[in-house]
Amino acid sequence: MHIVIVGPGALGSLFAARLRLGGAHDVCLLDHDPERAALLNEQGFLFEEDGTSHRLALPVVTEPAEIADAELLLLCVKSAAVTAALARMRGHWPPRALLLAFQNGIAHLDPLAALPAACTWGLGVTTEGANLRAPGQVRHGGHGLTRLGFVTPRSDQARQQLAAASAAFNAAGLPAEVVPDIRDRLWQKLLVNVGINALTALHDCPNGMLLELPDARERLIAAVQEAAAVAAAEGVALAADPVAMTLQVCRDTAANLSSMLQDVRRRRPTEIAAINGAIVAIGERLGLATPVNRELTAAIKALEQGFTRDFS
Ligand code: KPL
Repeated sequence: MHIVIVGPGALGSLFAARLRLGGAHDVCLLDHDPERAALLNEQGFLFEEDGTSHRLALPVVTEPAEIADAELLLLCVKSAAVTAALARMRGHWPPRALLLAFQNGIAHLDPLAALPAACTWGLGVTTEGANLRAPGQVRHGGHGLTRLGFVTPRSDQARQQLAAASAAFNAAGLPAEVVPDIRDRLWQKLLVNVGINALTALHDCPNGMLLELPDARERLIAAVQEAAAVAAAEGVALAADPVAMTLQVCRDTAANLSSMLQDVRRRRPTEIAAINGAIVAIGERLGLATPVNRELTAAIKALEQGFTRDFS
């Protein structure tokens, strides 16, 4: 299978390395940034997993026209970059490809839904942990499960493509399954991210530390409860106890640095708008108060403005 990973960030680099190491796939990456692509082509990738380091060469291309024979596209750019990434691919969409989008939050659903009908896409929701030390240097921070599915009914051919994608993940040592309720799964992960990401970024701490800081733990619980009320009003089927589930993820990923903390430490824009910000926006539309999510969103946006000022 010819697999193209769009975006050489933490998750994209992890998927690329694992698929290449674990299977016989033809794997390449698509990057919009020519300088970074040149660096990655020159230096290769360093992939750390379970105490072992692997060096590997993976081709990185910059022009969407170069991926015309892709069969599986894994869209691994940050949520805020999805619209631009899809726009670059317009006119170059590989005719036989299935695209699977792996963003946190729910903000990517609208640009995906606006794709032409001929573009087959689905969603991926993963609990694999990926930490990027520097471009091309990625650590598999925790083993997880990847769920794949379609939001709307699709053809038999598309369902076969999805099953083949799941098989490719499994063969590469990335446990995966096709699920009928991927939108609910996306929301369930959103609630976990609502509770963990902003707070770890604000406290500059690994996920597990939120359990030890009474104020952070209290705000985690309140943020998830607000988001669960919004999700229920949107008709989402939630996990039995979203707060308990989020606290469990803190325990399971105790040493992990959340993706938002990694962004803040590297002074990069975060996914706050697609996570806590999305809960605030949908809550407003539904007439539901979300004060804790509003406060977390404002606090992270204030941090981001600091980055911009430093750069200007
Ligand atoms: O998805 C994550 C993230 O960091 O974005 C969690 C589950 C919080 C793990 O760190």
